[in-house]
Amino acid sequence: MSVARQRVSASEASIALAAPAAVAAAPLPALSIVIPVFDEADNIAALLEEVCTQLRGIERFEIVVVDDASRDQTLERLRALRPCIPELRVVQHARQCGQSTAIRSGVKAARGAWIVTLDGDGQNDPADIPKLLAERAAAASEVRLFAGWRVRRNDGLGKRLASRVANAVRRRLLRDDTPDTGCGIKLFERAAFLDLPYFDHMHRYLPALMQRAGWRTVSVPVSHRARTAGRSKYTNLGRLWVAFADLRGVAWLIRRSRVVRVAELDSESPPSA
Ligand SMILES: Nc1nc2c(ncn2[C@@H]2O[C@H](COP(=O)(O)OP(=O)(O)O)[C@@H](O)[C@H]2O)c(=O)[nH]1
Ligand SMILES: [Mg+2]
Repeated sequence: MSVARQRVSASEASIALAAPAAVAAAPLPALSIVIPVFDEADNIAALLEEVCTQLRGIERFEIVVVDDASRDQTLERLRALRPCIPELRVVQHARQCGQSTAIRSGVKAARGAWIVTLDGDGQNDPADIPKLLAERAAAASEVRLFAGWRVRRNDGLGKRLASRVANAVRRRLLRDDTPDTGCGIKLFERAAFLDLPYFDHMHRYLPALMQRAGWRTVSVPVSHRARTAGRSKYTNLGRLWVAFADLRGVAWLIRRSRVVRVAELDSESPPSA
């Protein structure tokens, strides 16, 4: 059975359970790194090490890896890594639900006010995380999403071409002014993300959805590496299949949105007549 067929429907997904007591009692991190993984046993250890190398000493962080019911040794590897990496938390889906749902489960479990997402296969370079943080430090407060932009994509010709066409069509239809929405590395505010409408594959539309909510988004050039182990979970045809429905859905959401600033009256001031 194909990976797509095995997925449960989006409405069934991601019912969060309470975090273990030790996690709830630990000091709050400033940043949560959320990594969705499905069958990435031979990639995950090196990636976690790179994240720690980049962030230890510069940021109080946690790493939330969401295992989407992998069928390989991913979960066993993560279990073995936990005693060596105190920042590591592992969240497990009871069954496979897809990348968007895994990201959402990780963001829900995360305790940092800001989130960095990374693909679990090592194609995103953790050395770009400090770059995204520097962009945030220099940006206006209305910018709540910093999206990685793979300027030189390190994938086969077929995937590069499909991605170029998909990005061009989406950009034209949604006018989200974002050259690359499929890049796995992103920095965003947790609360803003959790306010977005949820649907399977929503992770490809985050700039448009954030803009719909009234926030600004910025694209940041990042590096992109070749996959060195395991295999891609997506086919061009599979992506195309859902892309039309999703594009129409997101366009509808944008048409039907209303954005308004809401302010609460100061309790000190007398009510106006
Ligand atoms: N949780 C979860 N992660 C997935 C799924 N499919 C892909 N991923 C993860 O999403 C990231 C990108 O997937 P990948 O297959 O590398 O896509 P590609 O880079 O576009 O070929 C990797 O970390 C995968 O492990 C899925 O069904 N569930
Ligand atoms: Mg990949």
